[in-house]
Amino acid sequence: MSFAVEANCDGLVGPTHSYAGLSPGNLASEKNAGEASNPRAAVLEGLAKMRRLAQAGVPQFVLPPHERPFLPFLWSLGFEGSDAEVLETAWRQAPAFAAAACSASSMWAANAATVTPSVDSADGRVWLSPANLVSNLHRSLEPGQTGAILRRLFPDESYFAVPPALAPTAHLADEGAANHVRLCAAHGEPGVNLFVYGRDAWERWDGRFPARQTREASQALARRSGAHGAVFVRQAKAAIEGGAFHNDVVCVGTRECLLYHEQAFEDVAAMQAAVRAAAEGLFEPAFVEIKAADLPLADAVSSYLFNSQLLELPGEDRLVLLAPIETQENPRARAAAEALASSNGPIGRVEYVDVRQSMRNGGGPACLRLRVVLTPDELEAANQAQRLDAVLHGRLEDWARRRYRDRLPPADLADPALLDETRAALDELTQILDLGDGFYPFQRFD
Ligand code: SUG
Repeated sequence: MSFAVEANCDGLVGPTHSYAGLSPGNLASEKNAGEASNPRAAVLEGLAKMRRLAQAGVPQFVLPPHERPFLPFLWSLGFEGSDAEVLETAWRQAPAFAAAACSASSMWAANAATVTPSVDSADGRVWLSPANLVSNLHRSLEPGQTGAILRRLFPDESYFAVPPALAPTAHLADEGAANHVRLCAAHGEPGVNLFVYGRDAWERWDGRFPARQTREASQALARRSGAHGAVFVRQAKAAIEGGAFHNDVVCVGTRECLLYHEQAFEDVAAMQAAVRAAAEGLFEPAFVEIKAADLPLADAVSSYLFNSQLLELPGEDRLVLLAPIETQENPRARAAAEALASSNGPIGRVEYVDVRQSMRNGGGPACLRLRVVLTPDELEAANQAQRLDAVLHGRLEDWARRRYRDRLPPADLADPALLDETRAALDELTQILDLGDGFYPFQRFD
């Protein structure tokens, strides 16, 4: 039996974290639009979550934030002059584009890429396909820097493949690992790769909210990495209408266990049959369904119970559900979570984590991390300067306390001083994480 671990790569929250209301269909983002954020609290919450997992023995990596405000995007729209002039005119003439150029949305690393571990891929390499994120303007700016970031963390091409994102068209709309679940007997064993899509490429979509993943995008991702045991399942339209803008708002899985809401899939029986067929001879899937009668979809979405991290931790014989504190605060969600742990099922206990700043933009614990199954050699081939331990955690905490604002109303995104502050912060981070010279675009233009 081959051995592998599931590492977590979390997106470090950037200094422009804000509530600009940029994501229609993401109810938290819509509700909190216009509020002042606290970028410093946000990055510290994320770091505390990373430290918790590192202490529990899970390999934990840090993904640097993207460069924001992203002036190359504003230049491409014809804004010219000094950096301050570009920002000023963009905010005056095209505020929606300016806001997109400032978004810290790369923190939600579950949307960075879709991962196929080496045991499942056709060429024996780990495949990390950056998502094109075309459904939202601000997120469509991410794939270029995401590719560079993943190549820096996983530089050795004999182990890792980081292809370009799928073509940036609505037909191939792709939101990465948020719409993909891998099940297996053990991380190092061949798995079942469950791809969940919201619509077909040529379908006339008449939903109130966008369906952000097409079947054709999921199929292309599976085809190019050669993902073993690929299964394609349609997300319920009712789930999207209810605010599940990604499948990971209503479903999470690891090892043999798939935990999901009754209303997550268009056809639950077909999903189960397809997963069972793909798992045949490998493992017996454990389906754990939470009924709408126990937890209405609206509570599932507001509490983000399913956006928990489902973890296999060293020394524990059952899985641990790392849920957002909002789950604990919602009586029905808390009861549902605790019922899971007190049954004889695959989940042994629930733990809660405070990532409120991210949650207010619709990003729970599972959104903040990209899972990458790695063999010991692959783990060693990753950039070790990005691996979180107590020392790196301390350095990053100190950096964040010095470099981040503790209050940022969306209007302050237009402040030219913020551009200088973020560049100084990212310059220092480049050293801390050993990202190399000229890693960020602004470092190459100076
Ligand atoms: O794409 N929010 C993100 C949240 C992503 C959560 N990810 C997962 N479920 N995996 C989104 O909707 C809001 C930004 C703003 O409104 O300023 C935002 O982009």
